[in-house]
Amino acid sequence: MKSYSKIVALTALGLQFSLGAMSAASAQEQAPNEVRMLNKDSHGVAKAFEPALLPIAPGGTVDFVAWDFGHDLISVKGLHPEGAEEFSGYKNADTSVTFDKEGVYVYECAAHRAAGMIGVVVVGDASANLDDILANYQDNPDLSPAGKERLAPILASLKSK
Ligand SMILES: [Cu+2]
Repeated sequence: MKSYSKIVALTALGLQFSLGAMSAASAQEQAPNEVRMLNKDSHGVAKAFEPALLPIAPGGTVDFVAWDFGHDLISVKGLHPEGAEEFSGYKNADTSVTFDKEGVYVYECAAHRAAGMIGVVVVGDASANLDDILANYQDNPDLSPAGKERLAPILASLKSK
């Protein structure tokens, strides 16, 4: 009987441990303005920002989180509202960017440009510069063919709103 109660005690400890692990996992839930830099996103896309499209209010801050190893962040020249500042983040670093000017901002991971690792932040009203981006992104020298391929459906979804 003595050894039996020992097993019960161990099992209870194990349960406590797994409950602790569960609450740690739920603490990692993605914040509303968080973009994760990933080797693979939840849809199975390799080398991806998630979410790839993030709408925020003007003046909002986006936290780009270096979730997986080896990713960086740089705004794509010409594919953001006129007069808006370029932004970038070092490889493997978390970077917070505050967006004031309304419109569409396209950014990418320079390390995985060829793989098409791109993302879009929409600040307020996309129509501020959406037509301009639609007219020009195919000729942008800083986007790879794979990047353009990923960007196309994102821009189309904004246009249909
Ligand atoms: Cu990357």
